[in-house]
Amino acid sequence: SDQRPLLDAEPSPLPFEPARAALVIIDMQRDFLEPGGFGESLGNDVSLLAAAVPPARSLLAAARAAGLFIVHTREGHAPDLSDAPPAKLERGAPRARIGEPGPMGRILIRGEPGHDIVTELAPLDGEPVIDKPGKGAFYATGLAALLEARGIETLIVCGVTTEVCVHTTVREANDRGYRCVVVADACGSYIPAFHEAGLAMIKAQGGIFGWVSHSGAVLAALG
Ligand code: C5J
Repeated sequence: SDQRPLLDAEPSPLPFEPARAALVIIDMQRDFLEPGGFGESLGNDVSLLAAAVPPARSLLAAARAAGLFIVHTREGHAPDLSDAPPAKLERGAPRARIGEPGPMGRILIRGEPGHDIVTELAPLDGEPVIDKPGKGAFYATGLAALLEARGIETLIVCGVTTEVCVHTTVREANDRGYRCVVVADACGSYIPAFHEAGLAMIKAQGGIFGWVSHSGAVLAALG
């Protein structure tokens, strides 16, 4: 019989093997999350994203204790913008464009203070940090090779924003054959209706491209 622990999730519980699971924390960067950052300067209520930090922190602690493979991602670009397509650069109000000066340094540029992961979720030495130029964590990164090298089959995904970088990453991962479990309370969006719809889309139609769970359930399954 199947001895793997069951993770409580929707639309169905999911057997999972911690040795073949990874925690993927998407883009928990200061510019998106912190008061005084770029996200807030655009008029967003950053408390909607900050609410995801404590659950993500408890997932991170449990994953570390259980010896899970842990991957952090950051969205951003090289200072010379050579990895930013014109179609991405030309969007947004001129003062809100990638590479322009923001309250925490140049917007979405690697090495700037706003690009850093928030202190509460700071990666430990040895935990890979994937710098990605796109919304999805697989596009133009080494993530697939990292996961393959470890025989990872299941991704426990959290971070921001639910409907953009979390969704894109989960869609990419699903097509690559990974089981993806999105941890609802450890994700967030500036637009609550999009957060809810984003989660609903994943688990609809029998789990059309993944599962949705809760940090408490993941902690219970990690024991
Ligand atoms: C992320 C964004 N990380 N919403 N970026 O979701 O632009």
